[in-house]
Amino acid sequence: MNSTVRKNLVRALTSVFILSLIYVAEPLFSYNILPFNAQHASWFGVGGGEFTPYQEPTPYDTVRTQVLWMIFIAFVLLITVIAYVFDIAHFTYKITGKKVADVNKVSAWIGLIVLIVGVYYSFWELAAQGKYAKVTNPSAEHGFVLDNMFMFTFVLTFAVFIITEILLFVFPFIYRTKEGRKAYYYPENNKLEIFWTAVPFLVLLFMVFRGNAAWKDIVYHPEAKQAQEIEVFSYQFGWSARYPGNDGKLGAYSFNYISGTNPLGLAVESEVASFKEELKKDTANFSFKLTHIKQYLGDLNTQLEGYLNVADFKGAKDTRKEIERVKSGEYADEMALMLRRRTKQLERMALVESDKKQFEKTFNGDANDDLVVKEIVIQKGKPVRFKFRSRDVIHSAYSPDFRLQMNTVPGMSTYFVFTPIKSTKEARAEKKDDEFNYYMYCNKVCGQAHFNMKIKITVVETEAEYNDWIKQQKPAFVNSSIQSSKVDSKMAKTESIKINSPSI
Ligand SMILES: [Cu+2]
Repeated sequence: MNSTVRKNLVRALTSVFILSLIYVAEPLFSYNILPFNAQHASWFGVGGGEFTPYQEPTPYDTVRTQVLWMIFIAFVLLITVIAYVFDIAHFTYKITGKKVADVNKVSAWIGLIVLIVGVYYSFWELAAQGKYAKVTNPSAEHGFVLDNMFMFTFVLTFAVFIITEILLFVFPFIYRTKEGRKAYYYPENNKLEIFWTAVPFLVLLFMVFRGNAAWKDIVYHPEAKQAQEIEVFSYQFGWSARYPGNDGKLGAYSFNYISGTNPLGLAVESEVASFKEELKKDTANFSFKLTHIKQYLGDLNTQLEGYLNVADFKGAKDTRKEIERVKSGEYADEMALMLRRRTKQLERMALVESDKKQFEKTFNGDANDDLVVKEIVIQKGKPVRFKFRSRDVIHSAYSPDFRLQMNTVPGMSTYFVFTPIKSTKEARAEKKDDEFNYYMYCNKVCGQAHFNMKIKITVVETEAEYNDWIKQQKPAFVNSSIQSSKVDSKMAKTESIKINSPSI
C-alpha cells in the first residue's frame, strides 16, 4: 500500500467515522433524554412545532441513555480496531509482500453500508421527528402560501439528497477494483456540465421568484393599507405593545426620552420634563463627584480605618478596591463618561425644543393617551400591522402559528402585516388544549434571558370582545397636563384611576 492510497484510506475512514458518529449519537438527541432534543429545532425553523418543556428523565430513559452511550463507545472502539487492522495489514504487506486485504474493495463495501444505514436513518428521522417540523394549519391567512413553499423546498431537497447519496456511494461500489479492470479515462463532457449547472440554476431561480412573489403578496396586500396598526416594542428581555388611545393615533417617540417610567420613550411633555430634571440632577451629581475626588479619597481612607478598627475585613477589602479605582483614575473616567452621556442626551433633547415646529409636531399630545400593554389582542379576520421597534439590540419577532418573523432593529422600524384566521378559542378546540395561547417569541439570541422573551397574543372572535378588552386598558400617562385639555370627559374620568405605568 503506497502513501497516497494510505492517505486516501485515512480520509475515507475519517469521513465514515464522522458520519457514523452522527448516526449513532443521533438517537441520544432524538428522544427526551438529553436536555437538547429535537424539539428545539422548531424554535429555529419555520415549523409550528409545539414547545414542550424539558422533563425529568424516567428510570427507563436513564437505562436507555446508558445503553445508547455504551453502543456509542463500542462503536468508537470498533472504528479504532478497524484502523489498527488496516495498519497491521499494511505492515504485513510491507514485510511479506503478500496482500492481506484489498483496501479499495473494503472501502467500497463500507460506502455501501453507510449509504443503506444513512438512507434508513433519514427516513426514520422523518417518521420520528417530522411532526416537529410540521407546517400545516397556519393561524394567519398568508400561512398557506408559506407552508406550500416550505413543503415544496423540503420535498425537492429531500429527493435530491437521496438521489445524490445513492450516486455517491453506489458508483464507487459498482466500479470498485477488480483484477484486470482498467479505468476509463473520461476528462470532461460539456453537455453534462451545462445540464447539471442549468437545472439547479433554473430550479433555484424559480424558488427565488416564487418567494419574492409570496413576500410581495404578504407585505403589499391590498388589505394592508387598512390594517390596524399596533406598535410592538422589544427590549432585553421582553416585549411591550402600544395601541393608539381615543384619538386613534400612535404618538411620537424618541430613544432620548426612554426612562424608568417611560420605557417606550413616548413624547409626553410632562414625562419628558420630569425626566429632564432627573438628567440635570444627574449631571450636577457627576460633576460634583468629579470636582471632589480628593475629598472622596479622604472619606474612603477614614472608612478604611473604621473597618480595620472593627476588624471588618470584607468591608476593608471593598474599600481598598475603591481606593485603587480612584487612584488609578478609573473612577474619574467613569464619572466623566456618565457626565458626558447625560450632557449629550440633554443636548439632543434640547435640539427638538429649539425648533418650534419640530417641538409642536413631536409633543402634539398624540402619545398622551396611548395604551401600553403587556398582551396583544387582535381580532379574527381583521388585518393587523405590527410596527416593530427595539430599544437595545436586534431582536427577532417570531410567532410560528402566524408564520410571522421579522427582525426588530434599534433605530429603525420594521413591520409585518397579517390577518389572523383562527381565534385563540378555535385553536384551543383544535389542539384539544384549554391552556393553549399564541405567543410571540424572540428568535435572535440576544442575551442571557433571551429564552424567556415572549408576549401573549390573543385572537378574539368579535369586535365586541375586542372593544371590551381595549376599554379595560388604561393610558400609560393619565396624569399628563396636555392630555387633560385634549381628551373628552369620558377619558378624563380615568384620571382618577391609578396610573398604569408599565414596568420593565
Ligand atoms: Cu431578544
